[in-house]
Amino acid sequence: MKKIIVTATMLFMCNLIVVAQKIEKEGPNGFDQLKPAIAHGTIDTITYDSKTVGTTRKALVYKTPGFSKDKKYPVLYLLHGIGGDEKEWLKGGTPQIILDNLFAEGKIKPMIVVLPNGRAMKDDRATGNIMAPDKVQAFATFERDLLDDLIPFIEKTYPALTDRENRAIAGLSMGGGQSLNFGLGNLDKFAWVGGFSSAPNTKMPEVLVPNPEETRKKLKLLWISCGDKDGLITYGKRLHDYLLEKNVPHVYYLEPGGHDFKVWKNGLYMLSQFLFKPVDVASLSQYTVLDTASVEK
Ligand code: FER
Repeated sequence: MKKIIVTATMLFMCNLIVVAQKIEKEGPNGFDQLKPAIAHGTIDTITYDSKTVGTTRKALVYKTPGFSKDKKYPVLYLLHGIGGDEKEWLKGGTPQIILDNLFAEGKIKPMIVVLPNGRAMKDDRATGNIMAPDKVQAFATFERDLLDDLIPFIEKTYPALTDRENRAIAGLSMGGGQSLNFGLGNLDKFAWVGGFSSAPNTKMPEVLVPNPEETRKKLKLLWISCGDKDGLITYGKRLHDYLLEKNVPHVYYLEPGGHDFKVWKNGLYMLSQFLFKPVDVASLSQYTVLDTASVEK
């Protein structure tokens, strides 16, 4: 009898290890290194008319390796932080390299990634006092610019799939707050929402998710991640606690780190592998542990 119990326990443990190994929690060495031998996506700079701001505005558009006008692609809108602009991700996070590498390994769906300027005002550069009230307000104004101006432009210019299940929004810090605010606030437009180290612009959980049942039904994935030493952790944690209480499936992933691109690159690495694929909701809670052993190299 004792033998059977020991054997059963060992089998159970082995099974746990196998399940745990399926979940990759950090990009492997080289995930963000340029690999010349693989196919690369291309990046366009686009200019669109913004009725919201009353100017023309710039954004960058990454097109998957093998991009063809004859196919249709889902779109990820990837937003920057308070000190950045449409180029911040490219300069600090090399998303094109991360995504090319993942694509070469067959780990992500082909997609278009739009890098907008989320400071929707006439002078949208990250100069002077970036914390000035009018500049911070411009990050909220971007909701209208995104929905009314940029998304329609992208969808008439690029071969984009235009239903909510093929549209994702994610971002870092101020862009994380924007993604949660705009994504959860417009479930008719977005089915995939991600906030990395979301900033104080993140609305209160009751405002973001007033109807948990509707959010549960409509969202494909809600991703919340943060460095465990980031002072802004309270904004993601506050939402995570509320979602747990209301039983809304989501990923709440803490990793060792501060408020920096190491954490945000890893956020993109992980989130992008979920996008536009069937989601196993039961697996999501396994990320909600700070499992230092599995993330330290
Ligand atoms: C703040 C602290 C941080 C704030 C914004 C941030 C508007 C944003 C940081 C970032 O985007 O990196 O008090 O207020």
